[in-house]
Amino acid sequence: MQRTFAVIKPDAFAAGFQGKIISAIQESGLKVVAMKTLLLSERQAKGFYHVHAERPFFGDLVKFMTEGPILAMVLEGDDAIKRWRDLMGPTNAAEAPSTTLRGQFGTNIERNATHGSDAEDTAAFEIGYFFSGLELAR
Ligand code: RTP
Ligand code: MG
Repeated sequence: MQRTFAVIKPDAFAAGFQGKIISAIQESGLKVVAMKTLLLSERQAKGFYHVHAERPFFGDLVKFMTEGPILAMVLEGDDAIKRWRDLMGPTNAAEAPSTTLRGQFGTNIERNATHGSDAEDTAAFEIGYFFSGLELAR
């Protein structure tokens, strides 16, 4: 059993795709362990995406992630990290297959509807960044 961190980003949240995305998660067999809506401050968004601090797109990414509310979730299941990444599809929504969430609900390489942790160590950091132990007790 593995846990991963997932986000419905401001573009998909504003467009009202929360229900469709949560349905797709549940239909895939992954379990939603915890979820909350929040509006990130600039400082909080920078902390979340600190691994990208030196990338040229960092400023735009922080602006995007703070433009409106997001839905943060913890997903659980066997091989959850890879299964959620597969469900999301590639980073560039413009090139993502229409069978993937980014293909269906994203727009381009930045406004791509969802986030998913890319490894066990980043999943652990991201889950702890957004949720307390009590919120994750099951
Ligand atoms: P994420 O972390 O959000 O799940 O996305 P990812 O692993 O597929 O992609 P990553 O390389 O980690 O990039 C993080 C997010 O930054 C935005 N981005 N913009 N303008 C650009 O060239 C560019 N490249 C990436 C996207 O919102 C991407 O999901
Ligand atoms: Mg990433």
